[in-house]
Amino acid sequence: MGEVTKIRTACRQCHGGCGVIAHVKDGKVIKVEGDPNSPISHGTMCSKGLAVTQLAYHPDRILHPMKKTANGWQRISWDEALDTIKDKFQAVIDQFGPEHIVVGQGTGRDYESHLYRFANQLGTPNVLTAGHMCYVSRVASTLITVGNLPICDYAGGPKCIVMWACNPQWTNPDEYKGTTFWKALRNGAKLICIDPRKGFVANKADLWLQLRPGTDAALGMGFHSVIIEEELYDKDFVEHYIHGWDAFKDRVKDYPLDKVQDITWVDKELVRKAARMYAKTKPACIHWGVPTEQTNNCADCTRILTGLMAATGNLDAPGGNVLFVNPPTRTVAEFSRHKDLSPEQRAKRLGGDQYKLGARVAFITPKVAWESILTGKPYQLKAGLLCGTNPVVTRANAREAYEALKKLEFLAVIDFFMTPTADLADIFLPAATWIEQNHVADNWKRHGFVLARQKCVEIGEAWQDHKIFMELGKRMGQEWWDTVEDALGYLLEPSGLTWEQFKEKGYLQGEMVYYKYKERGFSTKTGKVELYSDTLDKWGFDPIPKYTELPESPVSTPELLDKFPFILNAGLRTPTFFHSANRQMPWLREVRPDPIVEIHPETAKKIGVEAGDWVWIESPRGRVMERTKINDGIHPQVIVAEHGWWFPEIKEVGHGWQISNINLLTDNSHASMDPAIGSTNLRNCLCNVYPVKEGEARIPQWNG
Ligand SMILES: Nc1nc2c(c(=O)[nH]1)N[C@H]1C(S)=C(S)[C@@H](COP(=O)(O)OP(=O)(O)OC[C@H]3O[C@@H](n4cnc5c(=O)[nH]c(N)nc54)[C@H](O)[C@@H]3O)O[C@H]1N2
Ligand SMILES: Nc1nc2c(c(=O)[nH]1)N[C@H]1C(S)=C(S)[C@@H](COP(=O)(O)OP(=O)(O)OC[C@H]3O[C@@H](n4cnc5c(=O)[nH]c(N)nc54)[C@H](O)[C@@H]3O)O[C@H]1N2
Ligand code: SF4
Ligand SMILES: [Mo]
Repeated sequence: MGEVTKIRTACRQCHGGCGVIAHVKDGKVIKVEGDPNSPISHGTMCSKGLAVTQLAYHPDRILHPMKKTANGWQRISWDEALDTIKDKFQAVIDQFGPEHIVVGQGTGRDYESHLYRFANQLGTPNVLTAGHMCYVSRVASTLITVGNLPICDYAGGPKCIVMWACNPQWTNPDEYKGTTFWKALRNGAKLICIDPRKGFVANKADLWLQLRPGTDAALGMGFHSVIIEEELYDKDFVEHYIHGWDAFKDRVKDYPLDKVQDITWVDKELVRKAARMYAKTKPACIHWGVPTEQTNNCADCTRILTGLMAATGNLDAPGGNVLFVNPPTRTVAEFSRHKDLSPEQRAKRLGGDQYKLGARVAFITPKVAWESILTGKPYQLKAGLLCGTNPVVTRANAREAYEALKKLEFLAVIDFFMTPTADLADIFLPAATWIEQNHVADNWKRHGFVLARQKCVEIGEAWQDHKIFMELGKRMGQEWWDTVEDALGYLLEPSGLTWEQFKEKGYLQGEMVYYKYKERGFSTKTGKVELYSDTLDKWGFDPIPKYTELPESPVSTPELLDKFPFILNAGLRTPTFFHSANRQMPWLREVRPDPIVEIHPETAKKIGVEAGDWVWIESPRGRVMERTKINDGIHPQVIVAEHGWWFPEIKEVGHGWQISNINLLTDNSHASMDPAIGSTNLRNCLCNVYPVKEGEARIPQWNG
């Protein structure tokens, strides 16, 4: 029996970041534990990361490339798999042009640098990510407003935290870990929670604003309204560093508190109290979450909240919302070779002349991809490569996503498991998990760190995603390095460290400088915070942010209320799952065996259901079923449902993707999207909810 070797690495079972010590014995990771020396997680880990051995060594995991044949999936070699993709892509390029190939990924997974470099060298502008409604949309909107994404400076000791649509104890998203927030709170910070659901944060908060889902932009304008009326803004900052303050002030006049109360359902005196607390307590930070982006108000809401950080003088101030300084490594943008994509190819980006802010950060919104495949307009995508994404479950209007991917002539998918999306592929490539890869991790984030993720083991024939893009790219005549580690050396070059040296060090942190704008202004056209955006104006959008009513809501479509009297808030995360992932891991599934919808006790009584009952949730686009949990911390007219559900234990093709997939209910019509970004409305629509009758449907059952 071998000795246990301990390897220091970095988790990436969610957006990543936690420091890990992996215990390796006889070539196998037998357990992982938190690294107490991690500057980010300080020894903590969550249930998902701790369960990595159940992911990596899962019996259903696919550990070799496969091709689909008339007789089902058949094992093939890497050479055959990559040559097949190369030949197909080359044929599409020769016959139609590279823009007819779509390259896609899901949420941030640390390989966007390689994916974009591959797509750019291929010559396709059609990169499909989750960025249209998650994180990158916040980045795009803040880039044109303040030049970078402002992040809470928890280390700087905020005295007031506004938790605006985020639940970091469960989600640890992007730059944030729940532990960091928790520490700041325990140091005595005041807490304002803006959330339609009473969860952990709302329970701890000094003030909880239970708004109508999706009305954040209006509430933000309510905050501005109080701050302007009571002159609580930072006069010096406003005078010297905001472009368009007067025009913005005029716009805020459209949002008197009575109107804000009508739109948001939040008592106007509570809005006033919260705005005062935020503006008067210094320093204060706004910790924002993804629901602010998943509506037609995406860009405007981001700009309104950024405006709050600016107007109160909390921008780039210690303990406020800061623009962290990256460590001296190459950024994702630098690595990606965006310049390789010629202006002619860029001009062909699907939806690029409509969703111009999205195009600016080089993604397409899924809607235009599905339309292209299904209608051939403006031209037809012919082939695709999807890495680490399950759009059949995770994108709005899942049925359209399914029909489109089914129709696509050729699809290659990179994943760990056969999923409802992988079922539609022609070639399956097996990806390595985070314990099987070397990477300069977290380099896409804006928290000022990069971390060493070290390969602990190799499993089967799986390759890390980075290597897959490199090897496929090389076959297609692209410029790459010989090895993954050589490419990491290039990423690290400005720091003067080799990969081996960096691995020893464990992490790098950029040196923080506050108030950078005082020396060099903001990285915008005017050098100021642009609450009036000439860029948006030039593109034909409203240059000043505002609230636009949700396209399907009690206000905009009252005629639907007879049939669909409730608001569906879709996308409740759980601590154990990551979107559509982890349902096959026993440690995690045991905690949460079924898809859950939360219903207010009064509503449950009205519709005749009790805790544990299966209910139909129906929107104008379809119906699915989930299991009732009673929650009196939500509004009686709102139901809150989990997303991401399919059933890996159902072995037939499709794995029950239609049973509880909430995105069969969400809308992706152009009218429902953010006009500048193309953000889809994944969170809110109208619905009905009623009991599933006995014998009416097949009820999924998890048996371990
Ligand atoms: N209704 C509703 N829908 C939502 C949301 C919501 O709030 N409401 N949230 C949305 C958000 S914010 C996002 S970002 C998207 C996420 O959407 P996706 O990224 O598409 O969803 P996931 O289920 O996380 O990932 C899909 C696949 O990636 C695989 N995978 C995981 N890690 C790796 C890896 O390292 N390499 C490879 N090759 N594969 C990997 C998993 O096995 C899984 O099958 O979902 C969105 N969907
Ligand atoms: N365990 C786990 N962790 C995850 C994920 C996961 O699937 N599982 N997904 C990852 C991804 S890709 C992302 S983007 C992040 C997202 O992480 P967060 O930004 O934390 O997003 P959510 O948990 O979806 O929602 C946060 C809070 O917003 C509330 N909320 C819902 N709708 C609204 C609204 O309209 N307005 C306001 N103000 N609040 C609202 C919810 O009730 C919830 O308490 O999490 C990441 N981390
Ligand atoms: S929070 Fe994310 S990075 Fe940390 S242990 Fe959990 S899955 Fe891993
Ligand atoms: Mo996300």
